[in-house]
Amino acid sequence: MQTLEGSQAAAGLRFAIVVARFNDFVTERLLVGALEALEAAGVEPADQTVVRVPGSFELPIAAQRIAETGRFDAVVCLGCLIRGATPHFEYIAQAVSNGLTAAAAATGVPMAFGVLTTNSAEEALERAQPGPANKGYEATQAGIEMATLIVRLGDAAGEVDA
Ligand code: DLZ
Repeated sequence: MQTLEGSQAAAGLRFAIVVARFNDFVTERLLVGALEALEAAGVEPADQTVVRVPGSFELPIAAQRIAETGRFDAVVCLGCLIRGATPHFEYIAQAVSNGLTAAAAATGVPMAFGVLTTNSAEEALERAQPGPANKGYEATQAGIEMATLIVRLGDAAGEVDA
C-alpha cells in the first residue's frame, strides 16, 4: 500500500491569492496571514500574485480566469461575509462556494476557500488575528497541501492504482 499526500514545502510552485475588497478591514488581515503561510512554505515573492476583486461574489470568475492561464499551482480565495450587514448573505455565500467548487472542477487547479461567513464583525476579526489560527493562513496551507499533492500525483502517475 502506498500513501500519497501533500506537504507544506512549496518552493518553486506558483500561487495566486484573490482577495475581496468588501470588508477589507478583515480581508487585508486574511491576506497578511496568507502571505505568511506562503513564506513559511518557502514560496518566493516572485511566485506570489495578489489579485483584488470588488467583493466575494466576484471571487469565482477571477479565480477561474487565473487558473485558466495555466500559470498557477493553486488559487487562494479570500473574502468576508458578515450576516448582520449583508441582507443577501446566504445567496452570496452559496454563489461563492458553488462557484469556486465549479472553477476548481473546470480547471483542475486547487482553489482554497478562505471566505469567512460570520454573524458579526467581531467574529470575523477573531478569525483574522495574526498567527496560525488566521483563516487566511489556514486556507493557504490547504492550497499549498493540494498544490504539492497534485505535483506528487503527477510524479506518481502510473504507480497509483486508479
Ligand atoms: C453587496 C455586498 C454586501 C451587502 N455584503 C458583502 C459582504 O458581506 N461581503 C462581500 O465580500 N461582499 C459583499 N457585497 C458585495 C458583493 O460581493 C459584490 O461585490 C456586489 O454585489 C457586486 O457584484
